[in-house]
Amino acid sequence: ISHQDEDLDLPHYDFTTLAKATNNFSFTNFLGEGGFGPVYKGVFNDGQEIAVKRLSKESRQGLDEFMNEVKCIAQLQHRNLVKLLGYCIQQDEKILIYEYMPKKSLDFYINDQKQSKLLDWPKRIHIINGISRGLLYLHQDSRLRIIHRDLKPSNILLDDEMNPKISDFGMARSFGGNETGANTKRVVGTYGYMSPEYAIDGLFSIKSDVFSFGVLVLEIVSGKRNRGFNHPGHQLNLLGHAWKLFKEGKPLELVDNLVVETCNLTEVMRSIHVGLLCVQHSPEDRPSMSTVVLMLSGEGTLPQ
Ligand code: ACK
Repeated sequence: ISHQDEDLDLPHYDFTTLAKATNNFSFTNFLGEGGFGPVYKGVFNDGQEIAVKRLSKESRQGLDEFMNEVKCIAQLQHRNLVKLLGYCIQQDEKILIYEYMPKKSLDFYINDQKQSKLLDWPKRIHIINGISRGLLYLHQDSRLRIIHRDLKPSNILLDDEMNPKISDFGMARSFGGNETGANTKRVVGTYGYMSPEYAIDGLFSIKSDVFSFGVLVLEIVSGKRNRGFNHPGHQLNLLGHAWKLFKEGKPLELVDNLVVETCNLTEVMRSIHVGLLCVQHSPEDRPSMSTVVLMLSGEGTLPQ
């Protein structure tokens, strides 16, 4: 049975069309494993490139849940969020079709020293600013009020001009009214990016996203990963290392030399400071994304 939802203003694609566009979901078109199933590159007949997320068969998500998610994502319109182009529900298939992002994800750029050099300082600041605006939109828009819950480098995709776009809303939750969070027994997300209250007590809120954003900022600034930072000579993870340098009054050592030579030091300091404020242990101490956006623009005041 083919499914088409009347209230949804989003094109429904036929499974055969998608199979053709992705070369029958072949290995050569495989982009990687996403939060809820494999992702393939596809090309429509008119040449439009797409990314196709096929929900794995074992996925516990039922039809209603999937449709709720599609309805939620279909409303998202922001230059820093990956655009959903359509969906497909046919037989047991549940598929999402997104705009294709040609410059890979941040994962590629902050995986090792060599590739992080591909991001000069203006690009880094552009990426940090873009992610902050996309996240502010998710948290603030009164129709949406969404907590992403899985912000990490592989979920930040880059378009041709290196504009960052947040992707993968498979774990996102919306919250209504004046609520800003909830509690869950099923903790989903990625260690290294999860806030302590979420990882330990299952308590998620807009402030747990702020924590993950802070980790991303420190990773982008340093060109290093939070996870896997424990190589010989570095006993601390990236966050511990960043705090230590900050307390010793030498935060700029966090940034690799090449970048420091070509950048505006005030901007670097500002980003490090914002990153550290966002990864504070207590959620109440972390700024909201509107404060973050102000601080990054140099308009907000930074607490001492
Ligand atoms: O890091 P990547 O190259 O970028 O590998 C992951 C993989 O699929 C699983 O998420 C890539 N990916 C996801 N969505 C898209 C998209 N819209 N355009 C291009 N690549 C994508 C992601």
